[in-house]
Amino acid sequence: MILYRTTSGLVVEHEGKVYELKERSIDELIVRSDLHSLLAGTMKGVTTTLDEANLLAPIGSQEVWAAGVTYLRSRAARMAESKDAGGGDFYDRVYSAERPELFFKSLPHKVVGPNASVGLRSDATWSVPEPELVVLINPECRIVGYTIGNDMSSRDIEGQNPLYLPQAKVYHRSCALGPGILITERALVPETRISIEIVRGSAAAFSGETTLAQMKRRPQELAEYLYRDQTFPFGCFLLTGTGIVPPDSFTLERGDTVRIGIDGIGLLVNPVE
Ligand code: DO4
Ligand code: MG
Repeated sequence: MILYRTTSGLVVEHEGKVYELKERSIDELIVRSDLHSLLAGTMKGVTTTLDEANLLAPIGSQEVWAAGVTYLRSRAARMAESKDAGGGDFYDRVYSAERPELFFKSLPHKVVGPNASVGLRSDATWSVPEPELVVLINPECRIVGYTIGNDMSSRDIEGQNPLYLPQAKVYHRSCALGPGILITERALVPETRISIEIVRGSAAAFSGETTLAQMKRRPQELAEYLYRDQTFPFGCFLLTGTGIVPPDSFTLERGDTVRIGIDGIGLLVNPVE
């Protein structure tokens, strides 16, 4: 079942039908240890329709964090972009270290939802989307759902110096989530595909795909590191890293559209502004 946040409230979609929820916010749901059965129970209730134009980012008061260098492809890209700054070794070491790279990505009110624009930094010359599986973790550190994320990044800024990472990653409209949250008690299968298409004009300027089998770390392992000596009273969203990086010659342009799909979850579409 997929949970959506819309301009008129929360709804759940299951097997082609859409049901209204009486709970008003994701905060009310995420604190429930019986979340799955609570949502399953709504399926006896009032049905409605889902209008794509009314979708909002599926978030309440949750912080948004991100993991990095969790795929070999990301390790290679980071090492290449930072080699002149002597940063290559750091990325190699974090890929194989026990402790993962985790960084703060966004406050909830800055998250961009489906069909809203993602942004480019005005002082960046090399910008890319990062299509990522996102886990929704409850306050007890249990993964209760999955959504799609775009960890928009300024590769030239990060490449100049790894200490510039927050500037490369956290800026106006740099984080998109949605369209909905797959609520499930089961882990996603390794064959789950993540794909991206970047449309420029009427053609694809870049497309690529990977699967969760390529991810070096398990989402639960990332969640446990994130929750060490931290409290998240309303849970947390965690982007789990990118396994797809466009060629070095590619940079996003205003007017492009980013389309990210994950099997079983949906398609997150955002124009670039
Ligand atoms: O180390 C920098 C960030 C990498 C990242 O965001 C990713 O691998 O997805
Ligand atoms: Mg990333």
